Amino acid sequence: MKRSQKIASSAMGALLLASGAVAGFSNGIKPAPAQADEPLSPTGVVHQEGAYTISAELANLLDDSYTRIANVQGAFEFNQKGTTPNDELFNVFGTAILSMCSKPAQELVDAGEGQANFFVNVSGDIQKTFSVDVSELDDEQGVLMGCSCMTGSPFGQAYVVGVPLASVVEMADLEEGVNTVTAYGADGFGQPLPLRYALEKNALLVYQVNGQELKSTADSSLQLWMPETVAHYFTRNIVDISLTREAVEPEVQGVEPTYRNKIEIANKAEESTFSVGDQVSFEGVADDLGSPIAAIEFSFDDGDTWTSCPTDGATADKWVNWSFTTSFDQPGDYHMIARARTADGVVSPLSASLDFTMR
Ligand SMILES: Nc1nc2c(c(=O)[nH]1)N[C@H]1C(S)=C(S)[C@@H](COP(=O)(O)O)O[C@H]1N2
Ligand SMILES: [Mo]
Repeated sequence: MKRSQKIASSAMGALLLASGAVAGFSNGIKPAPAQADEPLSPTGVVHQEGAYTISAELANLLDDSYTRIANVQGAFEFNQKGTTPNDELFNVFGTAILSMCSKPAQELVDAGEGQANFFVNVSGDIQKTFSVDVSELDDEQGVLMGCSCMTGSPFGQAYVVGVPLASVVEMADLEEGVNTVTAYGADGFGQPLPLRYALEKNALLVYQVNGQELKSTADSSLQLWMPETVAHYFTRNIVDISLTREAVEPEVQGVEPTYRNKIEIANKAEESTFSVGDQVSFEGVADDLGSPIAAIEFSFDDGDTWTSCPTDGATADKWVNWSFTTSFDQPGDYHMIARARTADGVVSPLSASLDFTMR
């Protein structure tokens, strides 16, 4: 099978979706690396993100031996279900081989080692500092939530159980003008968020991920999960929740422009030869924080034409699981490109692609 130069020039690091990550589709899930876009001919989709110019141009990079088909029609389906296995999700237990967004974890510890400890101190500009076992509060919630890196490609989804941050805030006697909340980890890590924003989005103090109770060798195993917000804010091992009055409300950082509209193809490479006339299914996931995915788009002619499949009703707090089923009547080597389009009109700066053969 031929490999295009784009695949060879993959700019993506480790992708974390693996077999079984997408529920509801027949094929196992193996990520195909998405690739950086080489702006050889600046005639494609270009958008401006502040100081950045993002080009999603992909045409004319493929060699001539590929079979190109314009405007391929097929059956499209999507849902927003599915979870990423915990050992791939980020080092929620301090144990995964890969962390969600950064480098591989320094150390490997047996899964579930340590204590389940959900005590936090609540402090800052409040009348009286107090300590609470969050898992003892009685307004437990469970929710399926996406988690996406700010400066990298990985994204995942999990069913998390915890208590709204709001429950803890309500217990505090806030001084006048408190506008900021910071969840500090045992390691001192903490990212200030506007209190208003954290309450609006229903930030959760989480003690269970995909059915597994969180444990840690640090002081606490509680985690912050923030819907529609980058993983950067997902403090682990929360020991202190600080409610403060700041002169300026902190800004909420979003996904870097290059990593908007993340998309992955999940088809396995070893299942990439099909017979002419057969139904062929492609599947994968896409994610954007901030703007809902509005369509998944496919090209089988190196970006000259795109088949746009709307994802009506998709929300930004979860990923989009997609599948596209079609057939081809010419033998040859093919190259599919997939990208996601969001409601705000942006297409994936880093598209995903897949080579396959019809015979
Ligand atoms: N306590 C604590 N929580 C933390 C961090 C940290 O260094 N300490 N890193 C944050 C960052 S920057 C990210 S992207 C997510 C995922 O971190 P990981 O890439 O180390 O898995 O966890 C967040 N929570
Ligand atoms: Mo991060």
